[in-house]
Amino acid sequence: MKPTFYITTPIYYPSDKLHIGHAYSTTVADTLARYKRLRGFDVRFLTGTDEHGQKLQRKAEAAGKAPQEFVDEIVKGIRALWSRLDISYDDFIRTTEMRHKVVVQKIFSRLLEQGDIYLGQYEGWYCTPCESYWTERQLAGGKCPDCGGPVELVRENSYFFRMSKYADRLIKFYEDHPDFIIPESRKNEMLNNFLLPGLEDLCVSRMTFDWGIPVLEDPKHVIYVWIDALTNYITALGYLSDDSALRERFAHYWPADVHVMAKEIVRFHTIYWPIILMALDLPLPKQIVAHGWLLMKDGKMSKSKGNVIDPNMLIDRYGADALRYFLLREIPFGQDGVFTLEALMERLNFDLANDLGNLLHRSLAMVERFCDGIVLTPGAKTPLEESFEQLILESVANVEAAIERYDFSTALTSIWQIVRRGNRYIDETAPWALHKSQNEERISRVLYTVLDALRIVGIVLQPFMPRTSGAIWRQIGMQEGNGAAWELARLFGLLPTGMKLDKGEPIFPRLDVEKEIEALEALTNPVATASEPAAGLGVTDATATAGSAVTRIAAATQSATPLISIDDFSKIELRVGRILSAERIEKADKLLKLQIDLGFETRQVVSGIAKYYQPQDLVGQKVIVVTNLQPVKLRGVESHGMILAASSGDQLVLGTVSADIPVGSKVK
Ligand code: ME8
Repeated sequence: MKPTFYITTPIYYPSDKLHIGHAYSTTVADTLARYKRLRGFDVRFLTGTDEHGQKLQRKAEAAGKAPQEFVDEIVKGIRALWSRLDISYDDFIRTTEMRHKVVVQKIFSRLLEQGDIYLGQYEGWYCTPCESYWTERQLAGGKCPDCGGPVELVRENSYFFRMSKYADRLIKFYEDHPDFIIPESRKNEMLNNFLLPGLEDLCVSRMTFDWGIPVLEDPKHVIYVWIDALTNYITALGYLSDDSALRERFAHYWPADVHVMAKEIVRFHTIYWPIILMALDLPLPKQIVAHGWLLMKDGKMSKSKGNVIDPNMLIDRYGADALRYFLLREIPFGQDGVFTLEALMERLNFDLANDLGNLLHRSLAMVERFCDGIVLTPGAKTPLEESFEQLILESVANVEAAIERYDFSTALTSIWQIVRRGNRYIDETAPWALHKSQNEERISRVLYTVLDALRIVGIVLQPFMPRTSGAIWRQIGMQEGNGAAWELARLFGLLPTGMKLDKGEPIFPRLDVEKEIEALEALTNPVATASEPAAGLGVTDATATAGSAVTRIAAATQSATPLISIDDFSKIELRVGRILSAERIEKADKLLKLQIDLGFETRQVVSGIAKYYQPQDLVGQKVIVVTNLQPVKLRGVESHGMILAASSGDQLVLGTVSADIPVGSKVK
């Protein structure tokens, strides 16, 4: 029987669209799940959403929706994102599902009955965005120690979990299982900050809101989020299910091998979760693995700061694998990593286009040019090939060791050692010279060696970049799925000969960095990430992106974007303005800096129309300006507003108005 491997991601709050931080955790878990499948494990991979709580209830209210309706919509988007990112989960649990709710109630009842949960009085400081209660002592300068936001004092009857009863057992468990918490530094933090000073009992129910699972015995209370959330890892498998097949599944996969998460929820997973499991007499998970945060230059990504990066945007432009590669390669696992567009561009251009894409494309081009596209039976190996093979064997072993210690960046670096060696090998053997001297024996060997190395790269890349593996194999004439077994990465000479190959297109074309950064900056400004339907307008903000505001709106309507109400539309202020001056912006060949007279003030607007208009032709034109957009910086230049334009294909025309309407007039 295959050994089992049960891996989970956190269940995310569907309070907003997810960002690349969430995509990072999920990609990490997916990579591990794919790797373990390839290594012969019976893998179960769980992800899902954590749908109850006051924060969600408030968000739904603010959006004028029932909580369930509100979360349903966001969860749809989350599932779509995971599908686009090729997340190979086996199950997606939603805490609003009946299979979860019923079992959470059973768990609560059992803990109540055995005296682990009791009714008491709660007084504490609550941080709504973090869904966390804090004691006076834990606050940081009167603010939430996690997010730095305001906290409110809450006092009410609540049920409590007698955590203190299990503290000694947990400390002993840590001692006996030195690998329980990865990285180890977090273990010391848990011991010193929480366990050794004395564990306080945990409040596990609330009466201040009702969007949650009611306590069966006392339905005025809803079960507070962490008991509801953490138990997803066992309810999804079938713990206490009425269906015996599901109970068997639970017995088969539990305990979890790895719970993946970021550092801020380690406390819940390494203290409360093990104690809940002890109380239920269940074995504890084998490892809690915590990575760092993805930060922006101005701190942690958060919707309220408006600095989040939407993974969909990156997948749209570069594909899922480029995003997966970037996240896994760029961030040293366990540490925080700052996301910058420049770093992204470097990885895509250097590692993917120059190294990998180029190795494949130039090899195929040479097969086409020198061998009529046929993979010839290779001539004898020389010491050069022997040493290349040696490097491949070492690299594959390094990839395995690095994945086992969650060091994805090193694992990818090891794969790139093969890729870089491949490019150097071509330079050293110079097939073009061999062709000139008609050395067929040698040329067949050199090209075969490179293609066979690419076959191996395809195998070991599967956990990280599944699509790219498929694309490489297709281009070198392997059937997808055929020969993908991990063990075949240690064997040479398995690429069939005699096939005719087609050079095809480069799998990672080189990007024009300046153009990309310009476009991405425009897309990542706060207006562009707004989720309101009216975002169609904001996305363009008159920059280098594809369409004008007018065409965007048209496209949005056609693509079944929800209709907006007249109230939504009335939030947008449009006015007539006259362009006073226009000038080019250095190093941004698409942008013009405009000064626009609005009658009551002069506005600076940066607009992506440089390709369509000469600056001098714009002066004096009357245009329609969106005047109530938040200011943004484009290529370092402040832009406060946007001008409307219509575009179709390569054409773009400014929306203008008749000369006699005064500047400042409202457009309705
Ligand atoms: O905490 N960098 O949900 P959540 C890296 N529902 N990872 C990040 C990140 C960032 N900037 N931002 C978010 C919850 N994440 C609870 C979990 S589990 C029983 C309940 C990832 O939507 C990271 O995995 O706030 C983090 O732990 C998780 O999303 C938090 O997701």
